[in-house]
Amino acid sequence: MPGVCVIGLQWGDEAKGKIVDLLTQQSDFVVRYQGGANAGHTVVVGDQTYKLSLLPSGVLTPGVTCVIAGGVVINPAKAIEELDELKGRGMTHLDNLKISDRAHVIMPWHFAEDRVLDKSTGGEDIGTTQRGIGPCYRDKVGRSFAVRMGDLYRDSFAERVRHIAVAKNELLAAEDRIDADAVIEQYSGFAEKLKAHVCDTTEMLLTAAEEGKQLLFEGAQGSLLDVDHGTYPYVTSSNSSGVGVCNGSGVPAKHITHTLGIVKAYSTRVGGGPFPTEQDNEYGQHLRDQGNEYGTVTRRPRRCGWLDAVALRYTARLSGVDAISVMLMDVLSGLKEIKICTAYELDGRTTDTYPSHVDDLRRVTAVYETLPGWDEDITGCREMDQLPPAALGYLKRVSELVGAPVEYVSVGPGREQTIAAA
Ligand code: 2SA
Ligand code: MG
Repeated sequence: MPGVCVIGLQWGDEAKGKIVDLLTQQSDFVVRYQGGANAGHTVVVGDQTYKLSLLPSGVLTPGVTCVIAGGVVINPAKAIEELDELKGRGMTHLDNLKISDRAHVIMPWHFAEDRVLDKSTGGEDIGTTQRGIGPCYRDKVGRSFAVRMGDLYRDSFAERVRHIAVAKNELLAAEDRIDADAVIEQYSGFAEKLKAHVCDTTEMLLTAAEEGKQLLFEGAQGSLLDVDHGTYPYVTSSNSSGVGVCNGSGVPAKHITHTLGIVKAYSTRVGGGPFPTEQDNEYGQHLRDQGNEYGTVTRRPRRCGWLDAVALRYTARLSGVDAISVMLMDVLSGLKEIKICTAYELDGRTTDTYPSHVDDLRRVTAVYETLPGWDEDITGCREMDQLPPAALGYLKRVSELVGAPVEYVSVGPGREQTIAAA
Protein backbone atom coordinates (compact mmCIF):
# COMPACT_ATOMS: atom_id res chain seq x y z
CA MET A 1 0.00 0.00 0.00
CA PRO A 2 2.24 2.89 -1.13
CA GLY A 3 -0.08 5.83 -0.31
CA VAL A 4 -2.12 5.86 2.91
CA CYS A 5 -4.08 8.94 4.01
CA VAL A 6 -5.31 9.73 7.50
CA ILE A 7 -8.14 12.25 7.29
CA GLY A 8 -10.30 13.79 10.01
CA LEU A 9 -14.00 13.48 9.17
CA GLN A 10 -15.33 16.09 11.62
CA TRP A 11 -14.12 19.54 12.66
CA GLY A 12 -10.62 18.45 13.67
CA ASP A 13 -9.33 17.03 16.96
CA GLU A 14 -10.41 13.51 16.08
CA ALA A 15 -7.10 12.17 17.48
CA LYS A 16 -5.55 11.71 14.04
CA GLY A 17 -2.08 12.09 15.55
CA LYS A 18 -2.47 8.83 17.41
CA ILE A 19 -3.32 6.81 14.29
CA VAL A 20 -0.60 8.56 12.31
CA ASP A 21 1.85 7.58 15.03
CA LEU A 22 0.70 3.96 14.76
CA LEU A 23 0.91 3.81 10.96
CA THR A 24 4.23 5.66 10.90
CA GLN A 25 5.87 2.47 12.08
CA GLN A 26 5.11 0.95 8.63
CA SER A 27 5.99 4.04 6.54
CA ASP A 28 9.04 5.42 4.78
CA PHE A 29 7.66 8.97 4.53
CA VAL A 30 5.13 10.87 6.64
CA VAL A 31 3.76 13.95 4.92
CA ARG A 32 1.88 16.98 6.18
CA TYR A 33 0.34 18.77 3.22
CA GLN A 34 -2.01 21.57 4.44
CA GLY A 35 -2.65 23.90 7.35
CA GLY A 36 0.10 25.11 9.61
CA ALA A 37 0.65 25.80 13.29
CA ASN A 38 -3.13 25.91 13.79
CA ALA A 39 -3.13 22.13 14.15
CA GLY A 40 -2.70 20.51 17.52
CA HIS A 41 -1.51 16.93 17.53
CA THR A 42 -1.04 15.15 20.81
CA VAL A 43 0.91 11.90 20.77
CA VAL A 44 1.56 9.86 23.91
CA VAL A 45 4.59 7.55 23.74
CA GLY A 46 5.15 5.60 26.95
CA ASP A 47 5.19 8.16 29.75
CA GLN A 48 5.99 11.02 27.37
CA THR A 49 3.37 13.35 25.89
CA TYR A 50 4.29 15.33 22.80
CA LYS A 51 2.21 18.24 21.57
CA LEU A 52 3.03 19.23 18.03
CA SER A 53 1.41 21.93 16.04
CA LEU A 54 3.49 22.37 12.90
CA LEU A 55 5.79 19.36 12.67
CA PRO A 56 4.21 16.10 11.45
CA SER A 57 3.53 13.58 14.22
CA GLY A 58 5.80 11.20 12.31
CA VAL A 59 8.79 13.26 13.42
CA LEU A 60 8.84 11.30 16.67
CA THR A 61 9.89 8.11 14.85
CA PRO A 62 13.53 7.65 13.82
CA GLY A 63 14.11 6.14 10.37
CA VAL A 64 11.14 7.87 8.76
CA THR A 65 11.48 10.89 6.49
CA CYS A 66 9.07 13.58 7.63
CA VAL A 67 7.88 16.05 5.05
CA ILE A 68 6.16 19.41 5.38
CA ALA A 69 4.95 19.72 1.82
CA GLY A 70 4.24 22.77 -0.33
CA GLY A 71 0.59 23.10 0.72
CA VAL A 72 1.50 23.89 4.33
CA VAL A 73 1.95 27.46 5.58
CA ILE A 74 5.04 27.73 7.74
CA ASN A 75 5.67 29.83 10.77
CA PRO A 76 9.47 29.44 10.85
CA ALA A 77 9.76 30.50 14.49
CA LYS A 78 7.37 27.71 15.43
CA ALA A 79 9.25 25.14 13.35
CA ILE A 80 12.48 26.09 15.14
CA GLU A 81 10.79 26.08 18.56
CA GLU A 82 9.35 22.58 18.05
CA LEU A 83 12.61 21.23 16.66
CA ASP A 84 14.54 22.70 19.61
CA GLU A 85 12.10 21.20 22.07
CA LEU A 86 12.45 17.72 20.58
CA LYS A 87 16.23 18.06 20.48
CA GLY A 88 16.12 19.13 24.12
CA ARG A 89 14.21 15.95 24.92
CA GLY A 90 16.97 13.84 23.41
CA MET A 91 15.91 13.30 19.78
CA THR A 92 18.89 13.02 17.49
CA HIS A 93 17.26 12.02 14.19
CA LEU A 94 15.66 15.35 13.31
CA ASP A 95 17.61 15.87 10.08
CA ASN A 96 14.89 13.55 8.77
CA LEU A 97 12.60 16.57 8.58
CA LYS A 98 12.22 18.09 5.10
CA ILE A 99 10.43 21.36 4.46
CA SER A 100 9.20 22.29 0.99
CA ASP A 101 10.81 25.30 -0.64
CA ARG A 102 7.38 25.92 -2.19
CA ALA A 103 5.61 26.21 1.18
CA HIS A 104 4.41 29.73 1.98
CA VAL A 105 5.77 31.60 4.97
CA ILE A 106 3.67 33.19 7.69
CA MET A 107 4.97 36.72 8.07
CA PRO A 108 4.43 39.14 11.01
CA TRP A 109 1.67 41.07 9.22
CA HIS A 110 -0.42 37.90 8.89
CA PHE A 111 -1.03 37.85 12.64
CA ALA A 112 -2.36 41.41 12.65
CA GLU A 113 -4.54 40.66 9.64
CA ASP A 114 -5.92 37.50 11.27
CA ARG A 115 -7.20 39.58 14.21
CA VAL A 116 -9.07 41.94 11.91
CA LEU A 117 -10.36 39.46 9.32
CA ASP A 118 -11.67 37.01 11.91
CA LYS A 119 -14.22 39.65 12.91
CA SER A 120 -15.13 40.61 9.38
CA THR A 121 -17.59 38.00 8.16
CA GLY A 122 -20.53 40.32 8.78
CA GLY A 123 -21.97 37.74 11.18
CA GLU A 124 -20.61 35.37 13.81
CA ASP A 125 -16.80 35.46 14.12
CA ILE A 126 -14.93 32.57 12.51
CA GLY A 127 -12.99 32.09 15.74
CA THR A 128 -9.66 31.39 14.10
CA THR A 129 -6.65 30.17 16.02
CA GLN A 130 -5.01 33.59 15.38
CA ARG A 131 -1.97 31.92 13.90
CA GLY A 132 -1.99 33.93 10.66
CA ILE A 133 -3.18 30.96 8.62
CA GLY A 134 -6.00 32.55 6.59
CA PRO A 135 -4.07 35.74 5.72
CA CYS A 136 -1.04 33.70 4.59
CA TYR A 137 -3.17 31.56 2.26
CA ARG A 138 -4.88 34.73 1.06
CA ASP A 139 -1.52 36.17 0.03
CA LYS A 140 -0.54 32.86 -1.55
CA VAL A 141 -3.54 32.91 -3.85
CA GLY A 142 -3.19 36.67 -4.39
CA ARG A 143 0.47 36.17 -5.43
CA SER A 144 1.65 39.77 -5.11
CA PHE A 145 2.55 39.72 -1.40
CA ALA A 146 3.56 36.11 -0.94
CA VAL A 147 6.81 34.78 0.49
CA ARG A 148 7.74 31.14 0.00
CA MET A 149 10.38 29.23 1.94
CA GLY A 150 12.59 29.20 -1.14
CA ASP A 151 12.44 33.01 -1.31
CA LEU A 152 14.19 33.30 2.06
CA TYR A 153 17.42 32.11 0.43
CA ARG A 154 17.37 34.42 -2.60
CA ASP A 155 19.23 37.70 -3.01
CA SER A 156 15.90 39.30 -3.83
CA PHE A 157 14.43 38.49 -0.37
CA ALA A 158 15.16 41.85 1.29
CA GLU A 159 13.79 43.78 -1.65
CA ARG A 160 10.68 41.61 -1.64
CA VAL A 161 9.98 42.29 2.04
CA ARG A 162 10.42 46.04 1.52
CA HIS A 163 7.99 45.98 -1.41
CA ILE A 164 5.38 44.10 0.61
CA ALA A 165 5.88 46.26 3.71
CA VAL A 166 5.03 49.44 1.80
CA ALA A 167 1.70 48.01 0.66
CA LYS A 168 0.83 46.36 3.97
CA ASN A 169 1.68 49.44 6.03
CA GLU A 170 -0.94 51.40 4.12
CA LEU A 171 -3.58 49.00 5.43
CA LEU A 172 -2.35 48.06 8.89
CA ALA A 173 -3.23 49.94 12.07
CA ALA A 174 -0.42 52.18 13.36
CA GLU A 175 0.63 49.78 16.14
CA ASP A 176 0.93 46.87 13.68
CA ARG A 177 3.05 48.64 11.04
CA ILE A 178 6.05 46.74 9.84
CA ASP A 179 9.69 47.63 10.22
CA ALA A 180 10.95 45.95 7.06
CA ASP A 181 14.59 45.85 8.16
CA ALA A 182 13.72 44.12 11.42
CA VAL A 183 11.64 41.54 9.55
CA ILE A 184 14.44 40.90 7.05
CA GLU A 185 16.93 40.36 9.85
CA GLN A 186 14.62 38.12 11.86
CA TYR A 187 13.56 35.94 8.94
CA SER A 188 17.10 35.65 7.60
CA GLY A 189 18.01 34.24 11.01
CA PHE A 190 15.15 31.73 10.80
CA ALA A 191 16.19 30.78 7.28
CA GLU A 192 19.73 30.03 8.41
CA LYS A 193 18.50 27.76 11.21
CA LEU A 194 16.16 25.82 8.90
CA LYS A 195 18.46 25.67 5.89
CA ALA A 196 19.40 22.00 6.24
CA HIS A 197 15.73 21.02 6.13
CA VAL A 198 14.51 23.02 3.13
CA CYS A 199 14.36 21.30 -0.27
CA ASP A 200 12.14 20.45 -3.24
CA THR A 201 9.83 17.98 -1.52
CA THR A 202 7.55 17.58 -4.56
CA GLU A 203 10.40 16.00 -6.53
CA MET A 204 11.38 13.93 -3.52
CA LEU A 205 7.84 12.59 -2.99
CA LEU A 206 7.19 11.89 -6.66
CA THR A 207 10.36 9.84 -6.84
CA ALA A 208 9.50 8.03 -3.62
CA ALA A 209 5.98 7.21 -4.88
CA GLU A 210 7.32 5.99 -8.22
CA GLU A 211 9.79 3.76 -6.41
CA GLY A 212 6.94 2.21 -4.41
CA LYS A 213 7.99 3.67 -1.06
CA GLN A 214 5.35 3.72 1.70
CA LEU A 215 3.91 7.21 2.02
CA LEU A 216 1.64 8.29 4.85
CA PHE A 217 -0.31 11.53 4.43
CA GLU A 218 -1.25 13.20 7.68
CA GLY A 219 -4.25 15.52 7.46
CA ALA A 220 -4.64 18.46 9.83
CA GLN A 221 -8.01 19.80 11.04
CA GLY A 222 -11.03 17.93 9.64
CA SER A 223 -13.11 17.57 6.49
CA LEU A 224 -15.88 19.91 7.68
CA LEU A 225 -13.27 22.68 7.91
CA ASP A 226 -12.29 22.24 4.23
CA VAL A 227 -12.24 25.64 2.52
CA ASP A 228 -14.13 24.35 -0.53
CA HIS A 229 -16.34 21.60 0.87
CA GLY A 230 -16.77 22.43 4.55
CA THR A 231 -19.11 24.70 6.50
CA TYR A 232 -17.91 27.81 4.68
CA PRO A 233 -17.03 30.49 5.81
CA TYR A 234 -16.56 28.73 9.17
CA VAL A 235 -13.64 26.74 7.83
CA THR A 236 -9.88 26.88 7.73
CA SER A 237 -8.17 28.21 4.59
CA SER A 238 -6.90 24.94 3.15
CA ASN A 239 -8.33 21.69 1.79
CA SER A 240 -8.48 19.72 5.01
CA SER A 241 -10.60 16.88 3.60
CA GLY A 242 -9.18 14.01 1.55
CA VAL A 243 -9.36 16.12 -1.60
CA GLY A 244 -6.41 18.18 -0.35
CA VAL A 245 -3.84 15.41 -0.31
CA CYS A 246 -2.84 15.70 -3.95
CA ASN A 247 -2.71 19.47 -4.34
CA GLY A 248 -0.95 19.97 -1.02
CA SER A 249 1.68 17.28 -1.47
CA GLY A 250 2.13 17.22 -5.24
CA VAL A 251 1.58 13.45 -5.27
CA PRO A 252 -1.12 12.41 -7.75
CA ALA A 253 -4.17 10.35 -6.79
CA LYS A 254 -2.97 7.23 -8.56
CA HIS A 255 -0.49 6.65 -5.73
CA ILE A 256 -3.17 6.73 -3.02
CA THR A 257 -4.23 3.24 -2.14
CA HIS A 258 -5.96 3.52 1.21
CA THR A 259 -7.79 6.34 2.98
CA LEU A 260 -8.61 6.02 6.63
CA GLY A 261 -11.23 8.40 8.02
CA ILE A 262 -10.77 9.37 11.66
CA VAL A 263 -13.98 9.78 13.64
CA LYS A 264 -14.27 10.87 17.23
CA ALA A 265 -17.04 8.86 18.98
CA TYR A 266 -18.91 12.15 19.51
CA SER A 267 -18.62 15.62 17.95
CA THR A 268 -16.59 18.68 18.88
CA ARG A 269 -16.06 22.02 17.27
CA VAL A 270 -13.79 24.88 18.30
CA GLY A 271 -14.50 28.29 16.85
CA GLY A 272 -17.70 29.67 15.35
CA GLY A 273 -20.22 28.20 12.92
CA PRO A 274 -23.30 25.97 13.05
CA PHE A 275 -23.18 22.69 14.97
CA PRO A 276 -26.54 20.89 14.72
CA THR A 277 -25.81 18.23 17.36
CA GLU A 278 -24.22 20.58 19.93
CA GLN A 279 -25.16 19.81 23.54
CA ASP A 280 -24.75 22.92 25.64
CA ASN A 281 -25.85 20.96 28.72
CA GLU A 282 -24.80 18.13 31.08
CA TYR A 283 -24.05 15.78 28.15
CA GLY A 284 -21.76 18.30 26.51
CA GLN A 285 -20.09 18.88 29.87
CA HIS A 286 -19.58 15.13 30.36
CA LEU A 287 -17.87 14.93 26.97
CA ARG A 288 -15.70 17.99 27.64
CA ASP A 289 -14.63 16.75 31.08
CA GLN A 290 -14.03 13.12 30.16
CA GLY A 291 -12.48 13.93 26.77
CA ASN A 292 -10.42 16.90 28.03
CA GLU A 293 -11.92 18.89 25.19
CA TYR A 294 -9.82 22.04 25.21
CA GLY A 295 -7.88 23.37 22.20
CA THR A 296 -4.32 22.02 22.02
CA VAL A 297 -3.09 25.26 20.51
CA THR A 298 -5.34 27.88 22.10
CA ARG A 299 -6.72 26.03 25.17
CA ARG A 300 -10.22 27.18 24.17
CA PRO A 301 -12.98 24.93 25.56
CA ARG A 302 -14.32 22.94 22.62
CA ARG A 303 -18.04 22.84 21.90
CA CYS A 304 -19.28 19.26 22.36
CA GLY A 305 -22.23 17.23 21.09
CA TRP A 306 -23.54 13.93 19.77
CA LEU A 307 -22.18 12.14 16.74
CA ASP A 308 -23.57 13.51 13.50
CA ALA A 309 -23.92 10.68 10.97
CA VAL A 310 -25.34 13.00 8.29
CA ALA A 311 -22.12 14.98 8.35
CA LEU A 312 -19.99 11.85 8.58
CA ARG A 313 -21.61 10.11 5.64
CA TYR A 314 -20.94 13.24 3.59
CA THR A 315 -17.30 13.63 4.66
CA ALA A 316 -16.58 9.91 4.32
CA ARG A 317 -17.76 10.07 0.70
CA LEU A 318 -15.99 13.38 0.05
CA SER A 319 -12.69 12.14 1.47
CA GLY A 320 -13.08 8.77 -0.26
CA VAL A 321 -12.53 6.72 2.88
CA ASP A 322 -12.07 2.98 2.69
CA ALA A 323 -12.44 2.50 6.44
CA ILE A 324 -12.85 4.49 9.64
CA SER A 325 -11.17 4.58 13.04
CA VAL A 326 -13.42 5.44 15.96
CA MET A 327 -11.51 7.38 18.60
CA LEU A 328 -12.10 8.36 22.24
CA MET A 329 -14.67 5.59 22.74
CA ASP A 330 -13.79 5.54 26.46
CA VAL A 331 -15.20 9.06 26.83
CA LEU A 332 -18.71 7.69 26.25
CA SER A 333 -18.46 5.27 29.21
CA GLY A 334 -20.86 6.22 31.99
CA LEU A 335 -23.60 7.67 29.79
CA LYS A 336 -26.99 5.92 30.22
CA GLU A 337 -27.92 6.45 26.63
CA ILE A 338 -26.09 7.74 23.60
CA LYS A 339 -27.62 9.57 20.67
CA ILE A 340 -26.63 9.58 17.03
CA CYS A 341 -28.02 12.10 14.57
CA THR A 342 -29.29 10.12 11.57
CA ALA A 343 -31.09 12.85 9.61
CA TYR A 344 -31.90 16.55 9.57
CA GLU A 345 -35.26 18.25 9.46
CA LEU A 346 -35.30 21.35 7.28
CA ASP A 347 -38.44 23.29 6.34
CA GLY A 348 -40.67 20.41 7.43
CA ARG A 349 -38.83 17.84 5.36
CA THR A 350 -36.46 15.12 6.54
CA THR A 351 -33.18 14.91 4.67
CA ASP A 352 -29.89 13.08 4.95
CA THR A 353 -28.10 15.38 2.52
CA TYR A 354 -25.56 17.74 4.08
CA PRO A 355 -26.59 21.34 3.30
CA SER A 356 -24.20 23.24 1.04
CA HIS A 357 -25.06 26.64 2.54
CA VAL A 358 -24.22 27.52 6.10
CA ASP A 359 -27.56 29.34 6.58
CA ASP A 360 -29.42 26.08 5.89
CA LEU A 361 -27.13 24.17 8.23
CA ARG A 362 -28.01 26.71 10.93
CA ARG A 363 -31.71 26.05 10.43
CA VAL A 364 -31.71 22.23 10.54
CA THR A 365 -32.99 20.26 13.51
CA ALA A 366 -31.13 17.03 14.26
CA VAL A 367 -33.17 13.81 14.22
CA TYR A 368 -31.74 11.32 16.69
CA GLU A 369 -31.65 7.60 17.23
CA THR A 370 -31.02 6.59 20.86
CA LEU A 371 -28.75 3.69 21.73
CA PRO A 372 -28.03 2.16 25.15
CA GLY A 373 -24.86 3.33 26.89
CA TRP A 374 -22.48 1.32 29.09
CA ASP A 375 -20.93 1.80 32.49
CA GLU A 376 -17.80 -0.32 32.20
CA ASP A 377 -14.35 1.23 32.06
CA ILE A 378 -13.12 0.15 28.61
CA THR A 379 -9.65 1.68 28.76
CA GLY A 380 -8.11 -1.75 29.42
CA CYS A 381 -9.78 -3.50 26.45
CA ARG A 382 -7.34 -4.72 23.81
CA GLU A 383 -9.64 -6.91 21.66
CA MET A 384 -13.02 -6.18 20.16
CA ASP A 385 -14.70 -9.00 22.09
CA GLN A 386 -13.61 -7.41 25.39
CA LEU A 387 -15.82 -4.38 24.69
CA PRO A 388 -19.28 -4.34 26.32
CA PRO A 389 -22.15 -5.32 23.98
CA ALA A 390 -23.51 -1.76 24.00
CA ALA A 391 -20.16 -0.38 22.81
CA LEU A 392 -20.04 -2.98 20.03
CA GLY A 393 -23.62 -2.08 19.10
CA TYR A 394 -22.67 1.60 18.90
CA LEU A 395 -19.68 0.88 16.64
CA LYS A 396 -21.76 -1.33 14.38
CA ARG A 397 -24.41 1.37 13.99
CA VAL A 398 -21.81 4.08 13.32
CA SER A 399 -20.22 1.93 10.63
CA GLU A 400 -23.60 1.27 8.97
CA LEU A 401 -24.57 4.93 9.01
CA VAL A 402 -21.22 6.20 7.76
CA GLY A 403 -20.98 3.48 5.14
CA ALA A 404 -17.47 2.23 5.93
CA PRO A 405 -16.00 -0.60 8.03
CA VAL A 406 -14.27 0.12 11.33
CA GLU A 407 -10.51 -0.51 11.18
CA TYR A 408 -9.37 0.70 14.61
CA VAL A 409 -11.04 1.63 17.87
CA SER A 410 -9.24 3.78 20.41
CA VAL A 411 -10.00 3.44 24.11
CA GLY A 412 -7.42 5.81 25.57
CA PRO A 413 -4.50 8.06 24.65
CA GLY A 414 -1.72 5.44 24.96
CA ARG A 415 -0.21 3.68 21.94
CA GLU A 416 -1.33 0.33 23.38
CA GLN A 417 -4.92 1.48 23.88
CA THR A 418 -5.78 0.88 20.24
CA ILE A 419 -7.84 -2.10 19.09
CA ALA A 420 -7.44 -3.42 15.54
CA ALA A 421 -11.03 -4.15 14.59
CA ALA A 422 -10.61 -5.99 11.35
P1 2SA B 1 -7.74 29.05 11.30
O1 2SA B 1 -6.87 29.48 12.47
O2 2SA B 1 -7.87 30.11 10.25
O3 2SA B 1 -7.34 27.72 10.74
O4 2SA B 1 -9.21 28.88 11.94
C1 2SA B 1 -10.32 28.67 11.11
C2 2SA B 1 -11.28 27.66 11.70
O5 2SA B 1 -10.64 26.37 11.76
C3 2SA B 1 -10.68 25.91 13.10
N1 2SA B 1 -9.44 25.19 13.42
C4 2SA B 1 -9.40 24.13 14.23
N2 2SA B 1 -10.39 23.36 14.75
C5 2SA B 1 -10.00 22.35 15.57
N3 2SA B 1 -8.70 22.10 15.93
C6 2SA B 1 -7.72 22.85 15.41
N4 2SA B 1 -6.48 22.82 15.94
C7 2SA B 1 -6.27 23.19 17.37
C8 2SA B 1 -6.53 21.99 18.24
C9 2SA B 1 -7.18 24.38 17.71
C10 2SA B 1 -7.00 25.06 19.06
O6 2SA B 1 -6.02 20.94 17.88
O7 2SA B 1 -7.22 22.05 19.24
O8 2SA B 1 -6.06 24.84 19.80
O9 2SA B 1 -7.86 25.92 19.36
C11 2SA B 1 -8.04 23.87 14.47
N5 2SA B 1 -7.30 24.74 13.75
C12 2SA B 1 -8.18 25.54 13.10
C13 2SA B 1 -10.77 27.18 13.95
O10 2SA B 1 -11.28 26.91 15.26
C14 2SA B 1 -11.72 28.01 13.13
O11 2SA B 1 -13.04 27.56 13.33
MG1 MG C 1 -6.14 19.13 17.09
